[in-house]
Amino acid sequence: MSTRVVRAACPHDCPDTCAMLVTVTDGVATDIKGDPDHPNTNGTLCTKVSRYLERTYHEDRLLHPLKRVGKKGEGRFEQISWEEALNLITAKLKEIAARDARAILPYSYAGTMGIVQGESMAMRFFNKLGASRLDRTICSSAGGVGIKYTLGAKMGMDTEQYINSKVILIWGGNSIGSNIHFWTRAQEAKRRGAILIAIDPYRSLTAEKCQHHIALIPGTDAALALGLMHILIRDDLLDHDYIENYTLGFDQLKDRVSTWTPARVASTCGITLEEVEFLGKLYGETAKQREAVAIRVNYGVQRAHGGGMAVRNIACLPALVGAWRLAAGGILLSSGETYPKNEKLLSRPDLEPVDAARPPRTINMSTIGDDLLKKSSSEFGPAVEAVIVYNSNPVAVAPESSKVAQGFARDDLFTVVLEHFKTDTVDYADIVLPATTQLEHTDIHATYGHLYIMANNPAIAPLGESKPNSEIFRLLAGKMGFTDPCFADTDDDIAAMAFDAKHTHAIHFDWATLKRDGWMRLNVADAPFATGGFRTPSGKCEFYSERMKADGLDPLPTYIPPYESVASAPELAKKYPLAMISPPQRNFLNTTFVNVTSLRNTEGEPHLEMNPDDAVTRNIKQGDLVKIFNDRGSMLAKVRITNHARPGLVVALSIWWKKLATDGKNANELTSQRLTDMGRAPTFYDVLVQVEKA
Ligand SMILES: Nc1nc2c(c(=O)[nH]1)N[C@H]1C(S)=C(S)[C@@H](COP(=O)(O)OP(=O)(O)OC[C@H]3O[C@@H](n4cnc5c(=O)[nH]c(N)nc54)[C@H](O)[C@@H]3O)O[C@H]1N2
Ligand SMILES: Nc1nc2c(c(=O)[nH]1)N[C@H]1C(S)=C(S)[C@@H](COP(=O)(O)OP(=O)(O)OC[C@H]3O[C@@H](n4cnc5c(=O)[nH]c(N)nc54)[C@H](O)[C@@H]3O)O[C@H]1N2
Ligand SMILES: [Mo]
Repeated sequence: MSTRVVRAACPHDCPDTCAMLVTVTDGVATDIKGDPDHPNTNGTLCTKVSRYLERTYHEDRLLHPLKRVGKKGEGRFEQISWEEALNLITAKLKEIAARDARAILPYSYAGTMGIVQGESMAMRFFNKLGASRLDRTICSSAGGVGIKYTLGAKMGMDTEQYINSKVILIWGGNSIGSNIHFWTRAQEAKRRGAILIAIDPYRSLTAEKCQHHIALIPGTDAALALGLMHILIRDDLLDHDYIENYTLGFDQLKDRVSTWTPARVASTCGITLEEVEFLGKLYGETAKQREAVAIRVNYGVQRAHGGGMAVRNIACLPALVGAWRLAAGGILLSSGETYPKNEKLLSRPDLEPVDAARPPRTINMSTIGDDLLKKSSSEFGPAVEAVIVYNSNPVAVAPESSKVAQGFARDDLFTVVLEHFKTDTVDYADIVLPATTQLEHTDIHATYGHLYIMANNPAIAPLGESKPNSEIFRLLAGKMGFTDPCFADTDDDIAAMAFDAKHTHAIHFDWATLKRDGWMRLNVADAPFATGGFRTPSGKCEFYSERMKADGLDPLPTYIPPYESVASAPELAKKYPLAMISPPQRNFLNTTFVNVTSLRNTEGEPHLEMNPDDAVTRNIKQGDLVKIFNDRGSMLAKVRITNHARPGLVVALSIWWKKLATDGKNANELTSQRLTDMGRAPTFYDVLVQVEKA
């Protein structure tokens, strides 16, 4: 018997990107645990990923290439060989490319966050082909753009520093569910005397455990931030020296926020005047005493019309009070751009053919519902004839799902899906290719929630005939006749070129060492903006942004109301008076893990949380099956009557596989394809609905 322990990294779309230790006995993975030596992981994995072996060895794993035999959406397939699958795919792609390669669309997101299995070989393939570009907006682009206008880059506080913060605003994030290793730090800070405040319309698991919870109306965070700035300026809770030296546009900001009185803010946000005053004073007065005030802003604030502006406004707060001077003060949205990734070397945009008659065409993944249904036209370009899906499950995750499914059901669309399981999207595929999981391939990871580069070594051989994404695109490139040397790069070659070892942040980066050690900390200062150094054009924190003006936006912080809310759409609200949000379920990772029985059993079936006031007027009782609907669609769920949903709000924790849900539908039947103010992102939590007993 031979037993070894392999250093791996969790591949999932989560800020924590844990270091994992996988025990392998005679070629079989028998145990998985968090690396006790990795500072962020600290020896623990979340509930989901501790079931990664159950997922990997699941009896439903796709182990062979498949070809569709039934109708689209039915999910009936027959097994074929790799040779046949690759030949069918490349014959079709060649035929389309001979007319216009832009009719071919890649569709991918963060099923794995790995650079090798995500952003390298596949990107090279589609660039070389001249396929449509995909605008990858489905998650973080609204806030990403918002924070860049203010701070210059997606970077900020080091998660490890929050243990020393005295006030922590957990703003639009459910850390216990989706960022558990940050929550551990926040808990430590609480033990050391910190005050934690959750700002969230919903009393999430996290909000329940914070000392204070401010339950505002969804999509109104930008107004709350304006009110806090108003109080800081009104009460002179400012760091004048920091403002003078490291910020831009304070006088214009002062003027702008003067009209955002706490009373106006309270009524906009649906909270009390006392809550606004309390929060402003707590934040400002704590900072004035030279104690660290910290913000962990997350994705909940970005999924409404003004989501970009909300993040932009919130990111102004630390500079006003000089919070950045201390390592335990400031804000973190994402640490993603702290990593000096060699993007161009990895994805090779230079391979894209230059053809004046066919300029590059970009399709937004968040409007795939509309775009798959579009005919060829001069504005749109060629109709989409082929979609290659990998690392994503669009039929379940993209907004306005009925249209997405209608698009994928087109008989004249050729769909290839690379997957681990027969997801809702696989059901529409013409060809299905079995992909390896993280235990079966090599990868290297940047993260968006801490400051380590992570290595993933393969622990076991690929199951069945499955292959890594990188290998699948390498083989497809070969069959297409692409001879550029980069298509011969091995996974180790790609990992070795992932980061710029000349950049000060990754100065010690070396793949061989990283593979051995599992992780490596970036070389960054504890307090990144203690003395300015913002990556904006002015090098300052920009309260006033010339770039926003150039982009057609208000250059100063402002409030953009939701598309759909009682206040901003009163006519619509007569029919559909309830705001619906569908944030992640703790035991699922987007739609990943929904098919892992032990995890799905903890939820059982889709639920809808509803306030007692809203239930009583609808004669809805605890446990009733209810229909949630609007003009876009409907779904069924079992009701949980609870004060965790504020009046006027319903919460459908997500994202269910449609085919495992009560009526074959999930929350995205109700969401819209309207986009945010910045970053062309979806507005998943900007939705009005009505609910009735089913
Ligand atoms: N267990 C688990 N972990 C995950 C994921 C998962 O699906 N499951 N998904 C991963 C991914 S892809 C992402 S992007 C991150 C998301 O990371 P987070 O944003 O931290 O995670 P959520 O749990 O979505 O928290 C969002 C919270 O915002 C609240 N919210 C909704 N609308 C608003 C609003 O308008 N304003 C404010 N202030 N709050 C609002 C919701 O009620 C919810 O509690 O998590 C990652 N981690
Ligand atoms: N209503 C509503 N909708 C939402 C959200 C919400 O909060 N509410 N959240 C949104 C957010 S934040 C995000 S990020 C998106 C997420 O949307 P997606 O990125 O599509 O995430 P998943 O649903 O987890 O699907 C990822 C798929 O990739 C597959 N996969 C994993 N690893 C590999 C691999 O190595 N190779 C291949 N070929 N496949 C692999 C998994 O099996 C899984 O089926 O959903 C969005 N949709
Ligand atoms: Mo996400």
